[in-house]
Amino acid sequence: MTVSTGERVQSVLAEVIREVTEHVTFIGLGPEAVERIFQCLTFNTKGGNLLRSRTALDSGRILNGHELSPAQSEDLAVLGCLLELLNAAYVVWDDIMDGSTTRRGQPCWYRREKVGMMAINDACLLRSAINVTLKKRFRKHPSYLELHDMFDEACLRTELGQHCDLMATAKLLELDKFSWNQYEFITAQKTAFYTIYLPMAIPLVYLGLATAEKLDKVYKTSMLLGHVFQARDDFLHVYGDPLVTGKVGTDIQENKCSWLSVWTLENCNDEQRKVFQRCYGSTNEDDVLKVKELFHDLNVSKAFLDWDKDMWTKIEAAVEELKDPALKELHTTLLSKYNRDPR
Ligand code: DMA
Ligand code: MG
Ligand code: MG
Ligand code: MG
Repeated sequence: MTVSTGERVQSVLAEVIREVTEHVTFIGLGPEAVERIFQCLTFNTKGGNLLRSRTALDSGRILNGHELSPAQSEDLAVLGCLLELLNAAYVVWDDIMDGSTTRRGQPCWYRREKVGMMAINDACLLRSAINVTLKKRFRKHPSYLELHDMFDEACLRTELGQHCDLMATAKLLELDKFSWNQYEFITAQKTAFYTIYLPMAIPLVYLGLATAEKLDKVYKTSMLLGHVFQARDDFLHVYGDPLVTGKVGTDIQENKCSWLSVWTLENCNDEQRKVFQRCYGSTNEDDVLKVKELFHDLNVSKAFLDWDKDMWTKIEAAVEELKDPALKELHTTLLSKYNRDPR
């Protein structure tokens, strides 16, 4: 019987979670407290598409040039699971900060009974679980330090992206300062680095195949793809079906520097700008509706879909230009995991 990458990652994830609970039990945590950590780690890593971990494992297989040994395959699945833990931690924090209500079709972790603001510490634990596992599983591995640094760097990058994203929410970044440069910085840091770059860079480092040149190539294409990935997320917050995305958008209410807001500010007339300035970043339902009307009048969705198509062509061209056959296959496989049509 063949096991799919998703199933493999899922079973390794269960093992990683078990090891983390074992570790905190060893430190002296009582059974109820351990059970609570188990619930937190399990709930927050399930229900997603496991995109990051599946990519890490698939990338390892491609880069190795031949079948991975059972130990390598296990290690790469574990490293992929650490990406899921990283994502889970930042998503728990993100939902609190964005005032979101649902995630993956269920109430956000912080909105669940007997969780509330304890979720802040839960997210800290999700992140610490990465280091516990790295230490336990990779301490003697030649790339241990480098892997550790990569996860560390990813935390900083994500926090910087979130910082700039939240500067807009706090209205410390005025609407007239929203720009494509600003937006690109946010998407590169808060999304592209850990979502696209790490799942390809980690196997390169783990397998001892990383060179500055290869990492740089992977970084460049990752930034392009990560940018589109986040822009699609912004688009779907307004135009997506919550039954499909599993979340209800709050970008308008939260004054986000999103693809839609930057494009609108660049393409509206003076009258429309006044409406946008008055209504964007408001929780009042009528104001939110006015912003959506403005998006409709300007046909933002068509502009987005055209842009997305162009970007996709650009990414495919960048991949086509890669000389290294393994790197090319790595990217082609990654692209195949995405839909050409964002809707
Ligand atoms: C999320 O950006 C970024 C991180 C680091 C979780 P977002 O708020 O647009 O994500 P979502 O739409 O999933 O809440
Ligand atoms: Mg959010
Ligand atoms: Mg956010
Ligand atoms: Mg979003």
